[in-house]
Amino acid sequence: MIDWEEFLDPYIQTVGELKIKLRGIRKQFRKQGRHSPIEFVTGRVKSVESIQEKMSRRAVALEDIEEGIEDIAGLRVMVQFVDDIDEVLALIRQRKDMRVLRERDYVNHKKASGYRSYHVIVEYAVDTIDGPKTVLAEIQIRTLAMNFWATIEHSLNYKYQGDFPDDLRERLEKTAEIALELDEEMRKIRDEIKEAQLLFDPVHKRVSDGVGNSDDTDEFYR
Ligand code: 0O2
Ligand code: 0O2
Repeated sequence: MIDWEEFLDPYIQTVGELKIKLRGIRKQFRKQGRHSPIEFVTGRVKSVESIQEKMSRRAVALEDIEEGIEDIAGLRVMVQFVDDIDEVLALIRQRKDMRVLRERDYVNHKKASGYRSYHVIVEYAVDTIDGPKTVLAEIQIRTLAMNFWATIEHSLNYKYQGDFPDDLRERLEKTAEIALELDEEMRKIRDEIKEAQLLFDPVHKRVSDGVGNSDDTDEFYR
């Protein structure tokens, strides 16, 4: 038997800490008036039901769960441009508070479904009242277009359990191509967009106007 609540505690802590740290990177870029490679960050701890489903699908024994299920703690970093993914990767690889164990590049090697995203498995230590505890976390890095597609495909997948009718499968393939095209087109006008965004960024503007403001008060523009 496993006490799931106790087992998941360090993962909950990990997701909370990594969300704050990754969002902190965005804040630092904006305060310096630079384009942030991070647009927004979300995170979740996998549900017990979903962990159990994956354990049985992958034939992972209870004693191997910590190494066998790598995405119990999951973070998602959304970026505007494909090139931002490399920048986020460089920032993650250089950090002293986490260690990259594995990388899966579904950006240059999309999955058969059409899914694109860059996955990094990191080792992260949380401090607990019983001492440090090291857990694995999966960080998915993707553009807004990749995220749009994946979110929609994920809901449809939930409904059809991967067994899509042919016409829907074809449409999903087509929309994956369109998302790829969108990323390509955005790349071409990237410099123009970045310049425009920095012009109206309220945090940067106020700081440079000498008024100053805490990023936290600027909810709308996060
Ligand atoms: P707000 O005010 O909605 O922006 P938390 O850790 O409590 O901050 P929570 O509830 O755990 O966040 O949610 P999760 O799933 O980690 O992250 C969801 C956050 O992503 C929400 O922010 C959403 O606003 C933000 N988000 C989702 N889609 C987009 C998007 O397209 N663009 C931007 N910029 N943000 C998005 P918060 O923190 O709940 O606050
Ligand atoms: P969640 O919490 O619902 O997102 P596996 O889970 O066995 O397929 P593996 O090798 O463990 O895959 O890890 P992989 O493929 O690196 O990452 C799995 C996660 O990537 C999934 O988590 C999804 O979040 C995302 N993902 C992978 N392939 C697809 C896809 O075709 N479509 C969409 N929408 N997302 C995908 P989970 O397990 O679904 O959990």
